Amino acid sequence: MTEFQFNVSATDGLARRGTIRMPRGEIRTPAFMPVGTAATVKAMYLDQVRDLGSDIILGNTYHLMLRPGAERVARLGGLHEFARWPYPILTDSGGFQVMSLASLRKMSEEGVTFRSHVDGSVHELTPERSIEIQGLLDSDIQMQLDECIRLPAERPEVERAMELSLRWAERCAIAFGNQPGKAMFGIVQGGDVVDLRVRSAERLRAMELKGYAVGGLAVGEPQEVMLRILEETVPVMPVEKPRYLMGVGTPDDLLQSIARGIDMFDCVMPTRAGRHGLAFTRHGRINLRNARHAEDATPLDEHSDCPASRDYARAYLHHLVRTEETLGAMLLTWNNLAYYQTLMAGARQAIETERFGDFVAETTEGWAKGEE
Ligand code: PRF
Repeated sequence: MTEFQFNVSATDGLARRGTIRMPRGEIRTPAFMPVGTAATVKAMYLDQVRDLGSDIILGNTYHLMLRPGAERVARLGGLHEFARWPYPILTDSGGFQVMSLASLRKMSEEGVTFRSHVDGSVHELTPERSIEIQGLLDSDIQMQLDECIRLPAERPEVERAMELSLRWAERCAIAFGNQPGKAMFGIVQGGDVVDLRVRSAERLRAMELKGYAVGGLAVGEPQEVMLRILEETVPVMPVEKPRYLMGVGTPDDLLQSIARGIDMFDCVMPTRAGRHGLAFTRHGRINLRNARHAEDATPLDEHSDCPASRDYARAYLHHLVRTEETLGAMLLTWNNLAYYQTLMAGARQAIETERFGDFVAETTEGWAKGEE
């Protein structure tokens, strides 16, 4: 069996071009992982998601434990078989989604109890149960349970959540054990406090996990704060392990974070924005809900061969968005994931040819020509 392996084949400044090898496939980094929260990337066939260049998708412990239930997914052959995605899957551990979706949350040393946003039923998520659920789902890359707090926050609160996350990382590592071909990643917390970030990264590093995420960013702070924290945190993370920035972000966030040494990303932005009429293109963001597109016969992006651009006028997309037609969500999600994956492919190639800085400058210039 292929053991979990990460290899960096080229660098350009701090930007890295790498490959993760796992039994279910290879992940080319920098990688964008489309979010498939409920065992589906909303409004897309997984074949399309694959064809756009996705090597891995993300699933959510929180949603799947509530519906259809982790034990049920296991009886049905695991998440890959259930959703018909035979390639790598990374699952988030649930803590972050509990904080944003569940009600009546109670944090303790043991774990977090909460009321389901679906039916009000009470559940408990401990580090051990999170890893057990991710195992039942048969996830390839499993995340430690952590506590992510919103910013701004006071130092004592940031420190408490970071230290709790470290203790949970240790419990998750024990629960995960040694599983050849699979990986459990730790999550650096510490808010916007540099010395807490450094302590978190150092302590996780000593646990010798197979990969490391940066959590607790893009939670209300300005982009410049996020980038400064990355500049201080990434150098403390092991060079030989993949680095994953959780829940980020805009195309600009991705390029700026790659420039600071990040290898992996996930975000609902391209899929969620697509369902709300917002298109990401080479020319920047285009809001198709806007009346200026009502009689616009031009395509979204004249150089794209994605159906949203190739087969339709902006006027038609505008109509679909305004009438809330399902096809509008499908076409714009397709466009947005195509754009994100094309951006990642461009970044990988630019790093290989040591022109990543130029790539960022040219791409950013293109966005400025846009309208929104
Ligand atoms: N922790 C976990 N998942 C997350 C985050 C985190 O801090 C974030 C923060 N941007 C997104 N998803 N477990």
